[in-house]
Amino acid sequence: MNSLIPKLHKINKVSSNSGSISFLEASEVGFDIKRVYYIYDVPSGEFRGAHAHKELSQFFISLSGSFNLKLDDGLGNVFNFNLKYPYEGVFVPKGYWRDLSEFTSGCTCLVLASEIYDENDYIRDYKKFCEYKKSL
Ligand code: T46
Repeated sequence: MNSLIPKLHKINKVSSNSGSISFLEASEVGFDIKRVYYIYDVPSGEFRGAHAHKELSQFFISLSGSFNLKLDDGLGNVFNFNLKYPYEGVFVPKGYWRDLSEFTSGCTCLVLASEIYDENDYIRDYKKFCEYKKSL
């Protein structure tokens, strides 16, 4: 599943009369999962993100509800996703600015992450992010 550009992936889903189950193995995510976090209770009209990661790779899933995920590589390429199904996920490689918006009521965004939390991995200034990407 790993790639250098963001990509939407289908997640395994098995449905029966008693409901559905989706499952994902680490080998399918494309990195070793070192951390899991989830975003929820986002008030209507609020945004999350507005930063980039230097080394962190992630996999985003909307477990319930929907939200928009905008990814920008700082070099003129932008990718937009509307995540709305628990059987879809977006792989986000390192080095992408992300803006999360349009959260619906009750939305839960699950994130699988390749590294533990490290504030030094964040770039929170868009201009500095573009300079960083051009310098690579
Ligand atoms: C991302 C987007 C989509 C921790 O202490 N440990 C953690 O693992 C995380 C994720 C956060 N925090 C603390 C750091 C801040 O004091 O939680 C607070 C809020 O974090 P942040 O402002 O980074 O929240 P978001 O929603 O803007 O960003 C988060 C992730 O940090 C980031 O990796 O890609 O979700």
